[in-house]
Amino acid sequence: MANDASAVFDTLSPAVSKGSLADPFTPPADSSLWRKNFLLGAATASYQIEGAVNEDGRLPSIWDTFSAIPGKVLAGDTGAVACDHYHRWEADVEMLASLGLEGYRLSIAWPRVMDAAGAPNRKGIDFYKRLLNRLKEKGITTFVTLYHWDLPQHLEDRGGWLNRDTAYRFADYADLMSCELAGTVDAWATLNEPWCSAYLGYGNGHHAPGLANDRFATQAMHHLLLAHGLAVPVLRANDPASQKGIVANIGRGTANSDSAADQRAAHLFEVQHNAWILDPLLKGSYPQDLFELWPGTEPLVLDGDMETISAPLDFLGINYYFRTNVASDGAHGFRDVPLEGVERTQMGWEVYPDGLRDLLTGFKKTYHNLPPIYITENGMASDDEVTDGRVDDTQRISFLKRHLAAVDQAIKAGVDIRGYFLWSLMDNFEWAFGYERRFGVVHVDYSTQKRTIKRSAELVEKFLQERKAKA
Ligand code: IFM
Repeated sequence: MANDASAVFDTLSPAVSKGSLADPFTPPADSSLWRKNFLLGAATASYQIEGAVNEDGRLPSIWDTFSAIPGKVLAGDTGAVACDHYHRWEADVEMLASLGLEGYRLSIAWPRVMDAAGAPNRKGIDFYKRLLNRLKEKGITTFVTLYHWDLPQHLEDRGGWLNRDTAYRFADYADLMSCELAGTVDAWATLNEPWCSAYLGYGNGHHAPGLANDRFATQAMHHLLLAHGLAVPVLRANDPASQKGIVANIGRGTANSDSAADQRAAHLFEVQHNAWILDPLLKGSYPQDLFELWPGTEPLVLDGDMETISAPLDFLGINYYFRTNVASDGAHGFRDVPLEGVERTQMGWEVYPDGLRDLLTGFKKTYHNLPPIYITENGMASDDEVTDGRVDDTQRISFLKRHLAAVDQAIKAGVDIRGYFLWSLMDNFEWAFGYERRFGVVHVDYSTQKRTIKRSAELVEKFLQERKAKA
């Protein structure tokens, strides 16, 4: 199936799309990416790749429950097998290392490592020990996310992130993992994209657990951020040598017109997508504009919570994918106004690298205590197919090049950005979109589990080799 953006893409990048450039990826000589301490890696997440959902004592997660409900996930797909990484991890680490990738961002499945009473599940913990030890043997920098959306179902049965107690259970989990894995983790991220957990999970119901109420979303967000804040000192005590941070997805909102109402709508979009998370973390308060957008949804906040949430971070992980063009909805909110004739990905998301640069430089102005940044996810989905043993993912190559150029521009504008992780190492379970949307730089044939290195990964490898040779 042709990508409907291909016509636009041809006009934007004719040389690249026709394959006439010898190397359409390698950054220009003056790019900061040539700095050998700029970490270039790839990312994955437990539920999206591991499979083996019933093995070695793993308990059900909210995504096992949600994906089993007809209509919640495209084509009825679930993470039951996914990329079978639980059994194929050794070959996957070999593949990662053979591509020369310097960093690997993975997540731990909470339901795999603790039972319902909070006791360790040795077999699950040993899986991550083996994996992280092997990565360290290969000289790969390890970024470990504790929560990438697979909440144990037994905690959801007690209210999930609507229950304040879940934040304390998360701190117990962080305690266990940092005691067990200390020394093999270079950087801990507490949460991946709390916006998605809170808003998609509890606000509009597109993700597990599938609840839809704005008031639920703000309370879930508060408990997620509290969980983060409670976990950070635990991680610091148990594994002092590692970095501690959190990963936020950020969204660029642009106004459909110069009218004051549309400008305000774009501002509110960014409040809802960015300031909702970054203000509590970096300023110790929620943005009041959020409650203009969602009147009457202020979360219950106890004394001391905001201090806990805003404790200093060693790094901030940033995930960026696209921009949204918005107009006023005529009331107190915004509505999407999709632009025509722009390049889009298989997700329908607009390709807009400037948004990454503009948000990063904007954050530097807004947050005087902005920690060092890693781009912990960036990438795109395309309907890649293997032809004669090859996958020529031309649009992705151009996408990555342009987003890395945006990162370079932000660095040159003074933002402290220390690395970049491709999303994703391999095609995987794309949540509500199942296996149809392919984000990997490695193709996965789900009927055979065969991995095929895409052209994008080959070019990243080539660049990393050249950079190493120059060092
Ligand atoms: O696949 C997801 C990932 O789990 C979280 N960030 C966005 C990616 C693409 O949708």
